[in-house]
Amino acid sequence: MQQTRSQQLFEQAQRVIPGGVNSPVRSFRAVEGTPPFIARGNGSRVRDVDGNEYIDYLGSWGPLALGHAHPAVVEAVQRAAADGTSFGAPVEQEVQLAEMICAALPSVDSVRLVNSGTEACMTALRLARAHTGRSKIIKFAGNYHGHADGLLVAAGSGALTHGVPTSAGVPESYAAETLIATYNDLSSVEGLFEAWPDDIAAIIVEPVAGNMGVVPPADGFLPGLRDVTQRNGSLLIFDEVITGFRVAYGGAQSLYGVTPDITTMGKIIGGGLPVGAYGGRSEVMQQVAPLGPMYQAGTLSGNPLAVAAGVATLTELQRPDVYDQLEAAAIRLIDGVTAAFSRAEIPSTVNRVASMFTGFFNPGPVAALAQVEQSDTAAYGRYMHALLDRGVYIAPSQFEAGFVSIAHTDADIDRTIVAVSDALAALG
Ligand code: KE4
Repeated sequence: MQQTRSQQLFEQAQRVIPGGVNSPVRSFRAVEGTPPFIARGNGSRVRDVDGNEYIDYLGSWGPLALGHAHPAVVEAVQRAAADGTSFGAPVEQEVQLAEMICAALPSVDSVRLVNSGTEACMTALRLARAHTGRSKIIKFAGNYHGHADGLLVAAGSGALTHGVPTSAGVPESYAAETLIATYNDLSSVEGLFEAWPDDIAAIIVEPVAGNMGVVPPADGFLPGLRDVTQRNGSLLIFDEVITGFRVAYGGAQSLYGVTPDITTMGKIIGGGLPVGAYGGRSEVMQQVAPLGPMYQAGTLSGNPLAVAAGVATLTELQRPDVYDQLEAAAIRLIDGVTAAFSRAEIPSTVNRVASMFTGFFNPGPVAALAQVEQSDTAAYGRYMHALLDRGVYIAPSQFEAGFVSIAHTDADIDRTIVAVSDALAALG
């Protein structure tokens, strides 16, 4: 059978790029098959190099709350590019983007722009250690904060001792500084503070988990983290790389009313271009060079094209009712998908917070990693391909979040629900 263009490109790519992709989850290894190479996106749609069109619920893993190629974003990037792509010197729109972020997040007095969520989270840990003079960090199993060495860590054999690397190349000594707790289980956090009373610089948490699939914080979980860190002189870091400007304009911290000491951001604040950020209250941010002794730098941090896209995106997200529109679209979708699974008598659980969601092949409830891990990932893979064959693009992994944008119309969503019903029927 004639190879598709995506298949040809994937073979070509694998000759010069490890695994043929520049980020592993794009490889489709979790769901098998060839990843479609995308030629263009427009609104709620993407089109691959073979001309197949898909309604897109991946949304580039979260940045595209406005959908693909929003005119305001494209125009801002084109205008910035016409004046040059990088200066290694301050530009006006860096200030504008920083002011918009500080205005949106009362917990952030000042913010440093970087180039990715990884860089933001990596630096936030360094900042917490600089501020507290302590070395241990608590993270949660199932939370992902990018690929910095100290964050590619899983629970070690003795859960109250240090972590172990989850990646080759991470020295045990780096992993030893990371302690692993259980998401939505405050007692696991208290236990670590009892074991390491004066050593913990910070807790870093996804305030709404997105990287084990969407798992909302249990009632009291986030306030409990705020309380235990305050009682122990540690900092609370909210990793809002996904949730920032996604679940609300003020992020998860505004939705749940919990104020972190440091917030990390990415994705939406760059409108699809490479922007990350970390920020917090002045007392903490005073540590950051050139003000203070904690060093962090970046040639392309605050890049004029990236900040132009970010400013245009946040400007559009300030329009009235945008978040109501996003949530209404997600509710319409999830109601329809849930009904389709019910008609097909296939056990499923859908977790949703605002316009981020995950459908689990799992009878549920799915409120903790141990429950997430019971999901039928093979069924998810078959489902994902059946939807792809029917013009609907969802994450190529059960353990990721899906997203709608303001570009997803009722017609898109109703068409998606039909595709879901057909896919479930085909899977039998
Ligand atoms: P980046 O370095 O990929 O910009 O951000 C790392 C990161 C940090 N924190 C959270 C909560 C994140 O979700 C991420 C990155 N998200 C993944 C998908 N869930 C990116 C996709 C990929 O790795 O290709």
